[in-house]
Amino acid sequence: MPEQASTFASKVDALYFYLCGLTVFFTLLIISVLIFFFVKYRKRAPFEVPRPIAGSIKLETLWSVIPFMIAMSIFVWGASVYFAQYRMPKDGMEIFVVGKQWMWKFQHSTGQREINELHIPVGRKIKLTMTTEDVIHDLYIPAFRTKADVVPGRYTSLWFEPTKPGRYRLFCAEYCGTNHSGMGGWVEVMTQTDFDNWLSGNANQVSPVEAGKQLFTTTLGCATCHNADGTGGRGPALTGLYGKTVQLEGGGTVTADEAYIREAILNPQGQLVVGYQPIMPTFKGQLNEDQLLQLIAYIKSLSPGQSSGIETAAPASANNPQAGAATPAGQGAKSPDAQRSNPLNATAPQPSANGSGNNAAPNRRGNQNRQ
Ligand code: HEC
Ligand SMILES: [Cu+2]
Repeated sequence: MPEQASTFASKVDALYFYLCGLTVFFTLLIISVLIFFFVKYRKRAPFEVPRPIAGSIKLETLWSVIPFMIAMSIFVWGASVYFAQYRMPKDGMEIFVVGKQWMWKFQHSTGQREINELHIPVGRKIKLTMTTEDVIHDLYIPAFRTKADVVPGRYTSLWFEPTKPGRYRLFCAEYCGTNHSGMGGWVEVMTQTDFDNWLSGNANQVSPVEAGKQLFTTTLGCATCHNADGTGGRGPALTGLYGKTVQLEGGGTVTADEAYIREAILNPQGQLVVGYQPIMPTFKGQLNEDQLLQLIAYIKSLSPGQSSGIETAAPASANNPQAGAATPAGQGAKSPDAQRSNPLNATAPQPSANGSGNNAAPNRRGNQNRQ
C-alpha cells in the first residue's frame, strides 16, 4: 500500500479492506461448504435415489436478507466516502491544473507556475480546478487516495488535505499516448513556514487574476464592450456575474460557473444573454487553456465575496453540472448577493467611453510559459 498522506487515505483504505475482507470470507465459506457437501452427500450405493426437497422459506429469506444488508452496507459506506471526496470545500486553496501530452502544469493563485511538481502546505484543503489542452488525462496521487479525469473543454475539480510533509508521486492514470508512462511528477507537501518561504522565493509572479485582467483590458480588448472594471457597456456587466443565475435569450436560465463563462468566451452566440445583440466575437483559437483560466479567474474576482485569492476559493465550481461524475451536482454554493443582482440592470447599453481597450491581435507570448 502507498503511504497514507491525506485525510481520505485511511477512509479509502478501510473501505478497501472491508471489501477485501468480505471477498475472502465468502470465498472461504463457499469453498468449505462445497468440500463439506462433496463428502457428506457423496454417492454411497450404485442405485441410490436422493430424498426430494420441497424448499425452505426460512433459508431462502435468510440468504436474501443477509446479502441485501451486505450490499447496502457497501453502498452506504462507499457513497459517503465518495461524496466526501468529490464535494468541493468552500474554503479550499485553489490551484489551476492543465494537463498536456505529456506533462502536468500547475498555477497557484499567487501566480507561481510549476511543471510536474506541485508544492502545497500541509494541513490545508487544496482544491484543484483542472482541464487539458489535448486529450483526456487523469491526475492521480496514490498517497492521497484520490484521482480525477481532466477532460478537453471542461473543468473538473479535485480536493484533498495532505496530513504529513513529504514527497509523493503523481501520475497520469489515463492512457494518453506514447509517453503516457512518463507523465508523472511529485507533490511536495511542506510545512506552512516552508511553503511560505517557497512562495516568497518564487515571488514577482503575475497572479492568474492579474494576468486575466491584462488579457481582458488590453490584449484581447474585452474591455471595449464590458468596460475595464467589468461594469458593462455594449456587453453585460461582469461584476457579480460568477455564481449568478443568467437569463438567456429565448427563455431558460443558467448558473454562471466556470463552464458557463468558458462557453460565453469561446461560443458567445451559443447562449445569448437576454436583452443583448449577438455582437460578441468568438475567441476560439485565440486563447490557450492557461489564458482561459486566467480570464475566468479575473471574472470571478469581480464578484464580491467570491475572491479567487489564496485564502478563499470559489465555491460555485463544485456546482458545475457539466463536470460529470467528478462533481456531484446539487449544491447551492452561490452567494445570495450574486444570485439576486438584477440581470436586466445592464440592458440599457451605454456607449463605452473608455479608450483603454483595443482590439489588438491576441499576444500569444503574454503570461505564459510553454515549451
Ligand atoms: C464586441 C463587443 C464584445 C467584446 C469585444 C467582448 N464581449 Fe463579451 N459580451 C458581449 C455581449 C453583447 C454579450 C451578451 C450577449 C452574449 O451572451 O453573447 C457578452 C457576453 C459575455 C459574457 C456572458 C455575460 C453574462 O452576463 O452572462 C461573458 C462572460 C463575456 N461576454 C466575456 C467576455 C470576455 C472575457 C471578452 C474578451 C475575451 C469579451 N466578452 C469580449 C460583447 C462583447
Ligand atoms: Cu496523460
